[in-house]
Amino acid sequence: MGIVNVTPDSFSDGGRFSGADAAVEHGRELVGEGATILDVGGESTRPGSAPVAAEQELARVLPVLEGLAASEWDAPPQISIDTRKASVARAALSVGATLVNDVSALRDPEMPGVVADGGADCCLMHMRGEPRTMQNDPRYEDVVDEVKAFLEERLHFAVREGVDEQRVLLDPGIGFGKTDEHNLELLRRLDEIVAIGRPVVIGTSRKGFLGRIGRTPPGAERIAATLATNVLALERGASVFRVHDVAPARESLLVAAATLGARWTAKSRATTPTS
Ligand code: HH2
Repeated sequence: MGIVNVTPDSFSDGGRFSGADAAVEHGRELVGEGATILDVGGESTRPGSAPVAAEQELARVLPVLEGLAASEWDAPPQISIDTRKASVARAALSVGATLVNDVSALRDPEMPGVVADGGADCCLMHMRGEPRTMQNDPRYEDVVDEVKAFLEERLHFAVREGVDEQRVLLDPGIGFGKTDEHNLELLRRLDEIVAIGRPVVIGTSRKGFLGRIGRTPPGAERIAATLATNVLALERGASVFRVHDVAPARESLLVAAATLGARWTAKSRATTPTS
């Protein structure tokens, strides 16, 4: 899953792709590097970030989604909309997105209906609190048990609200209301999240804890550190790797999968279409 952030303030690539044409071009490059999903987002959720109004978020993402839909592809990527807002998701689905990546796991009361009625895939992510405050002293008795229980509850809720279970992906939310040790514990025991039985998405790309642990120089992109976590997540059963740097991610995952004796190919989607 290649990241296309259309935000002026994203933590690692904010502002670089904020023009619609540049974002579409960037998405095309990521597909050229091997991405089979493009995740388009118009609201930064980095620690401390403030929420964005729906109109502003839509104004950022719609031209990009339309540009991607109008593009010519050898093999079209699945388009994902990274949003917490049902109105943004609804508009995105109407212009070709087929995956809703919701870091709030359906907190907007209208979101389950939008996903269900749109027949869309949906990624449910664990986040403690809100981006603005989530890194204020997060505490858990057992972070893996709590994240797992949360994801199971959200999965059941989604299904009760009419979302097809076969369309749901789950994500432990690395960096969302977690200390560095919580992030490492979730990666170490990712197999326990995979055991829920739905495809697991992992998003470590360029995140701050990698720089602190890997002693990456300030300003560097933490690509090697990202690859280390992706390889470990693959070994523990993750299916989707949300990354800024698709080419190195793909190369390292191919070699890691071959070493594990599996043949990993970038599938066109993580879910199995049911009809
Ligand atoms: N992380 C970010 C945003 N969306 N979605 C999922 N499913 N999993 C993640 O880990 C995840 C996510 C934050 O990263 P980024 O998009 O690079 O930054 P920002 O939120 O500042 O745009």
